[in-house]
Amino acid sequence: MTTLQSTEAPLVSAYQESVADYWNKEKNPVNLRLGDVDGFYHHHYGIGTADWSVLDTPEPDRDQAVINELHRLECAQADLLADHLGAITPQDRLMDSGCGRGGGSLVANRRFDCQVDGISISKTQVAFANEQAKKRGVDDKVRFHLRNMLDTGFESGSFQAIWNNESTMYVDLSLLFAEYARLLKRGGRYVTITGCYNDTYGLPSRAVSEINAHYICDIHPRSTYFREMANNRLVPTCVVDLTEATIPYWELRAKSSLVTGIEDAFLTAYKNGSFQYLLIAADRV
Ligand code: GPP
Ligand code: MG
Repeated sequence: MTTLQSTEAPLVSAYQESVADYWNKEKNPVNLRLGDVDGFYHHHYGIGTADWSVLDTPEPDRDQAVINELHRLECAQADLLADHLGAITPQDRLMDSGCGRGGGSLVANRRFDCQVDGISISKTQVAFANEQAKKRGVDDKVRFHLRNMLDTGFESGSFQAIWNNESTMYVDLSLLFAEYARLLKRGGRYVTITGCYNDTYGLPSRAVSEINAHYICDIHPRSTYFREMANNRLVPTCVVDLTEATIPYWELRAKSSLVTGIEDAFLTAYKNGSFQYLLIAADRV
């Protein structure tokens, strides 16, 4: 059997090529203008209570005030994820799986002074993220690579923690968690923040299906996360339902100048009970 060399051929399917193509071209102001606030470019949503008074900011400052507030809520989400990575020392190595433009890796490095390897199948994201690490002068510790999260090519047992911040909906979880069981040290930590569909509702609602079509992804049911963790030596230590906490972000985003057209689908899916925004942290045993 031939082994795929991830570093040379990260894309394993036509589907992955279409996803890489989306992210290579993506330039949504909702991501770039928020990142411009302080240089932490995120590709996830926000949590926490919103300061609605920003909507009453007099022109010409209103737009920037709303952007600053949306960015604050996204940064709060990144901080919550970092809170669940466990006790990380500067000697530890972490992996940011589906790293986007690299904001989450830089957050973790700022907090723990550790080594972080971010991976993405988008060339433009990897190049952008490496540029940010260089600008901050942390490119000796934070590196971004064009690699496939299902077959990273990294050494077994080399990571103390791995996370996915809203990127698991692009892959089969049985393959993903098998790779993480291999990459994580025993006692290491896996954390994901994800949108999943609610098994109690049934199958994906129309709004969940709209989200899938918008991002070319395949949102998994909540049950699949726990089943595949159990199958792959990942034992949940903490589960937080962030659904209520993310609604203010979407309400504010829907009233901003940066709408992408997917805001109503998220609000409908969260409010009709078909969709949940979850943090799951698990120990590798
Ligand atoms: C992108 O964030 C996130 C996803 C593609 C995953 C879908 C997430 C779910 C919770 C289902 P982004 O910041 O790039 O998206 P946007 O451009 O809409 O802000
Ligand atoms: Mg965004």
